[in-house]
Amino acid sequence: AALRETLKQMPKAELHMHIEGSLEPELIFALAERNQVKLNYASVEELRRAYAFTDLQSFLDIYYAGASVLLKEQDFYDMTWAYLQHAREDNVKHAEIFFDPQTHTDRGVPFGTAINGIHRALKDARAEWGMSSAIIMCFLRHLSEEAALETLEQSMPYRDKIIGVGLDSSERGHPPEKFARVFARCKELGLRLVAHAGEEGPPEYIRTALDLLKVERIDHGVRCLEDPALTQRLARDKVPLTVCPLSNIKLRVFDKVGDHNLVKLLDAGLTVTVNSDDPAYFGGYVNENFVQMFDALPLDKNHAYRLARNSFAASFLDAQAKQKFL
Ligand code: ES4
Ligand code: ZN
Repeated sequence: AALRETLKQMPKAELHMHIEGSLEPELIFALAERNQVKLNYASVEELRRAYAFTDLQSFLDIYYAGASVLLKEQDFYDMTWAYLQHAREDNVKHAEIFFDPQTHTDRGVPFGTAINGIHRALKDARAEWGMSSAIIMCFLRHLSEEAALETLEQSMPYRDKIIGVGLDSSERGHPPEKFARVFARCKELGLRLVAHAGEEGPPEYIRTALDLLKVERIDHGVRCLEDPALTQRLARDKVPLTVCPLSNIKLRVFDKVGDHNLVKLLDAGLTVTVNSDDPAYFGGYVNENFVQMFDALPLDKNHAYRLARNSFAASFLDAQAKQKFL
């Protein structure tokens, strides 16, 4: 019980969450009504019942359908504000938030509408609570590199609101090298680089994300343990892995919480962090991820401290801000 309190109360950074994945069913229905968007689900309950995923793709289909209710800047604000309240409740002091511009621009919603709504909520959380935050723009890997380059172009008027870029959506069959040129361009622009790799895809995608995309963190990366040489390299180079335990369970990467490899990753000396990924879809915000893993696995107070410390060490906070938390 004391450990539970420690987990909940310790200051933490969240480095892997998709803001579109924080849309709760109730807000999806409220926004659908406000915007006169037709949903293929009759009620909140029916939508929630559809959250029985078999793999990443079965989740993504519903996640993109949910995002279809986001049309106006205020919609993006309301979604982000709701997430930030949960994050504050969980003692998140710093949040690095993914958003998927193509999910919106491909429906005719302007890039600026999405990012301005998200950014205004982050600014309000900073002013009201002192919470710090940053926006990471993700390219959808099931789409072409040309589409990603076009998205990068569209982002240029908002360059000062974006700390970095990531790569998400369907991993299998869409290896990192597909995006080598756009990531090289982002690096020239001074953007920080991350990519989802080794969630459903093979360890080789982790290696190519590092070698060909030059990413600084790996999102998920849990399959690295299948490759001992790669695991050693990740430990030696202190490459952070932003792990999302409940996501991995819901998307059947592991069968149950007790089967998750979080302890093995820590024992291998990796810079692991714990995150919520898509909290509205996967059964909880960041503290719920901590509590469920610590209930099911042999983890103690020292692990808790190490995970919290890692979250700040792996963040894109500047050295001075980081120092306050380490
Ligand atoms: C995602 Cl869990 C996950 N994996 C890949 N792409 C995503 N987008 C939103 N959630
Ligand atoms: Zn993710």
